[in-house]
Amino acid sequence: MNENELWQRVSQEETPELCQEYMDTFPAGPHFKDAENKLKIIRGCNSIQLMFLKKYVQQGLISLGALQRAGLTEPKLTMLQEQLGIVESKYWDAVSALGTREACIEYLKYFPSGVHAPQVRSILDRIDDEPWYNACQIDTIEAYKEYMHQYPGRHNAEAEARIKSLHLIGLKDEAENVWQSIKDSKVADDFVAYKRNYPGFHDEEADQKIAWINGRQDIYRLIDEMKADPNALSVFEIQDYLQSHTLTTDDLEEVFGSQKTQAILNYQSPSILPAGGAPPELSGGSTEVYFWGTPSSGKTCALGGIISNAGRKGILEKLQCTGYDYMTRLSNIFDSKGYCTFPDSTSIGNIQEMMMRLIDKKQKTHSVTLVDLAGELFRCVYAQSNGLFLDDERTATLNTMLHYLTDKRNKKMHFFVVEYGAQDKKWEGLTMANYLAHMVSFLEQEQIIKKSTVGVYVLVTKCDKIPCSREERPEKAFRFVEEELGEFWGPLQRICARNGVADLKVLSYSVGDVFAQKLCKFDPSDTEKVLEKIFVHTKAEGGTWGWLKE
Ligand SMILES: Nc1nc2c(ncn2[C@@H]2O[C@H](COP(=O)(O)OP(=O)(O)OP(=O)(O)O)[C@@H](O)[C@H]2O)c(=O)[nH]1
Ligand SMILES: [Mg+2]
Repeated sequence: MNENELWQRVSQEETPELCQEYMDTFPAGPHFKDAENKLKIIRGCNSIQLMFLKKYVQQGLISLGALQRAGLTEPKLTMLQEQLGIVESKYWDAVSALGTREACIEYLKYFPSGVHAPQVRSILDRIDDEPWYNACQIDTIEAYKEYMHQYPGRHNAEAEARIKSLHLIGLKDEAENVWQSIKDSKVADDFVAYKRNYPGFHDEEADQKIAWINGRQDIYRLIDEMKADPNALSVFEIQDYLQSHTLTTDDLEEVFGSQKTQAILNYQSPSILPAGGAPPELSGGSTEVYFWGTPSSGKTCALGGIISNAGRKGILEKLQCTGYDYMTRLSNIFDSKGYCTFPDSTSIGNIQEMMMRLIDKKQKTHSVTLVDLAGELFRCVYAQSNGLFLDDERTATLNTMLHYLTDKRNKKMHFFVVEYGAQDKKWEGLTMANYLAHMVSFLEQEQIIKKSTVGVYVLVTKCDKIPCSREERPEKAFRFVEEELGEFWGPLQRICARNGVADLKVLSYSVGDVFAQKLCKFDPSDTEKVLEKIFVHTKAEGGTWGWLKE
């Protein structure tokens, strides 16, 4: 510190220590004498006469404050103030009248422990706080920031807290909108980002969502699978998942919509069909229409749809036969208004003859017997040709079937029912393609197609599974048979050609909108193709063969 700086401090603070320091540091300094005098007055203030003290104060050698700090006695200080014309009431009056900061400071300078000192201090506090109250009045983030800039440190904590809450209030609407847009999201990252962008809003719910989503990854996979394929899970599997609370009704509604969800919830068991034994021989006088196919290829469903549609159109007359009850119940399943519940797999011995008259567009009747064969027969044929074991029931059913097929009384039509995309589906280690190939060579060997055959078709079922438009299904179904079932399709074409079966065709078929493997919204459109082929190849009563007339 240089001489000038030290002297400034001595003049302001007027402590004996600083006076002494100045004298020691600058013995030849220009203020040495002043410092020495100041020190003498401070040290001897109580022994210096009042009139001299008054003179020193007036000359500016010492201040009243310094004398007070130096321990000048109270009565002597009061007398000195009075002689100098400094009266407390005068200063208090100024504070009362003006109420300014300067008046308060002036008062406190002379009367730090005056009668009104506490009051003056609180007035001063209030004055100093005025900018703070103004900022509070304006109550904006900018006002508080400006205040903190102008009066740093005074109300910092309160200003910062208020800025934070104003910030939150400003974000509230935006945060709410964003929350509404993501609250049903299944992506945990949406909530992680939300927490980062809008801390303080929906924090707890966002955490719960994150935990819930992370715990449901497997379930979302299930939901996505069902969305991609409504038959990915069976109705039983879905009901189990609902029971164990793995899936919720909301999940199902997201996949299937509310009506199908209700159908899944209400599902109890497959539709029951009567189990009858195969009649020893079929009744005569009508064309026999056989539905062949590996297990679960959709034979019974296709037949049910055909009969139901014919009944709905008023072109069906059911005839008394052993399968009458079966035929009635089967067609009732395919209700065109509500949802249908599929029946179970047809058991081996359950060959049903369903006799009926169908009425064509010219009001001529065609007598036909539809025969629903169990898919199990494919395996029986394979086993028998290869010398494998067959139990009595299977042997008997196979013989009965062969008896029907070789019975010369009636004309015969065959629908080979193949499931779209199931070429590699296996039963006892053999694929659908293997069984079909074997069946066709068996039929050739037994000369089944040769005898009284009026029509052969390949009905490609479950075409609703093909990822294409309805219009494209026939072409896709044909490609499927040609490309995936060559060992069946090639020989079948040759046998038909050799035996004069002219209209061998591939027909695409779907029973409707199938979901959960066991339920369906029936769509009769494709049954028309089958009915048309039946009309073309069966004899109209009192007339000629349908196809001859076309
Ligand atoms: N997606 C779809 N699935 C079908 C269709 N038709 C049948 N299914 C499914 O295939 C299953 C079997 O159908 P069925 O008609 O019983 O099959 P089947 O050929 O009679 O079978 P077996 O009696 O065992 O020889 C049904 O339960 C449905 O899950 C269809 O058109 N589309
Ligand atoms: Mg069946």
